This record gives sequence, C-alpha cells and structure tokens, in this order.
Amino acid sequence: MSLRTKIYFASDFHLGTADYGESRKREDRIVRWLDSIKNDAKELYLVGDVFDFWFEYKYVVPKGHVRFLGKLAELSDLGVQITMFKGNHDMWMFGYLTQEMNVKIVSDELVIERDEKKFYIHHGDGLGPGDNKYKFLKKFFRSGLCQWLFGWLHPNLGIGIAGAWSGHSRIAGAKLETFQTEQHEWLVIYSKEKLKEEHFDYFIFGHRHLPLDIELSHSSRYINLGEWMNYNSYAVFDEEGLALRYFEK
Ligand SMILES: [Mn+2]
Repeated sequence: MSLRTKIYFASDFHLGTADYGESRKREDRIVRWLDSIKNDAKELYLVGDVFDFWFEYKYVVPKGHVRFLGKLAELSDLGVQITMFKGNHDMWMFGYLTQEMNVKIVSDELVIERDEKKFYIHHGDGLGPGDNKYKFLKKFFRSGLCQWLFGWLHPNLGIGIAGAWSGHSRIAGAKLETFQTEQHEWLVIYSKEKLKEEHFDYFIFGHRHLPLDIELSHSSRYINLGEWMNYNSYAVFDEEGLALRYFEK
C-alpha cells in the first residue's frame, strides 16, 4: 500500500524577485516545504508564477533556482506527479521541465476529479470581468510570433527588458493584498458564473496573492493559494477534504 495519499497545491513563489538574497531565502523555505511533503505527496500542483521570469530558449534557460529545481526533480524521482501552470510571469514554459522531471505543463485551466470531488484549477489571470488591457497583452505574449521574436533576442537584452517590464508589478507584488468584498473579488464572480453551468466542489486559484477560503454555495468553495513572500500558504487535499495551511507560521 502506498503512503502517498495527499495532493498539495501552491502558487506565486515569484522566484527571482525582489533580488538574489531575498529570493534565495524564499527558495530555501520552499525547499524545506517540499522536503516536508515529499514522503506523503501523491501529486503536487504549482499553480503559476513559480518564477518571476522564465523563458526557455532553444539551448538556454535562465540562471538560478537550482536548489528548487533539484528538489522538484527529487520529488519527481520519488514518484510525485508534478503539474505546473503557466502564470502571468512565467507563461513561457515549454518542454524543458517536462523533459527533465516529467512535469505536466498546463496553459489555462485544468479540471480534475479526486475522491469524487471535482476541482477547477487555474492561475487566475485574465478571468472575470474587466482587465481588458491585460487580456489583450496575454494573447500577444502567448502568441507564437511573440515567442519566436523574443527567442531571437540575446538573453542579456531579452531578460533585461523582461526585468524592467515586471518592475512595476514587482513593487505592487511586494505589498500585502486586502480583501475587496465578494462583489469586487473577480475570481469569486468568475467562479459563481462557472457554477451556473457546472458543479465544482473546489475552485483553486493563485494570482490574487491573498490566501482565501470562501464558501460559494453549500457544496462549493473558492480557495486562493496566496503567495510565498508573506504567507507561505498552500492547500492540501486528503481524506479530511481540502484545507488552506501555512508553512513555518
Ligand atoms: Mn503572482
């Protein structure tokens, strides 16, 4: 009998920001967390923005995060099925992590069923009402043309531009998010709309940078995974159901 029974979810590590020292401290914490779950995890879902920037060139990937990547490889070798979602900061993941450690890459949403519970999982960017500028940019950034063009820029230039580009969201990302009331929480709105068409027991998102566990109906919940700059929050699904947890808090 396998001792691997639990399913873990986390998102928004933003590895790389705000500088090397800060990111390394966070990376060490994430590695300790992965180490603590490696013997009972059956599946691990990393729901986007794991990296503050990521691009796979034909022969090159960005420097850094070697302890994290090594630990992820260890979990994979132990038999943990790892799934990574593209976030708005790391949408340019192609085949590298799949080749190296059998990671399943998800571009948008993923629907799974476990123990008769139905999950809707998505990073959370570009959903719900509004934010039309971002929705347009997302289409462009994800296009083959944009990726092809970026791939031909020298990494010193390309990664430099990417760093400057995410500068403003980086400052925004460091601050503590606050709850907006349910009528203004766009992922609550999106989930409630979705529920009209189809039942889901759990909606799991990242992107919001605020750990949330909200009842949408008597049999449906919205869980936001938070982030790892301030909260070290994650979710675990086991025989007791789905719960938000905090690591080393
Ligand atoms: Mn994020």
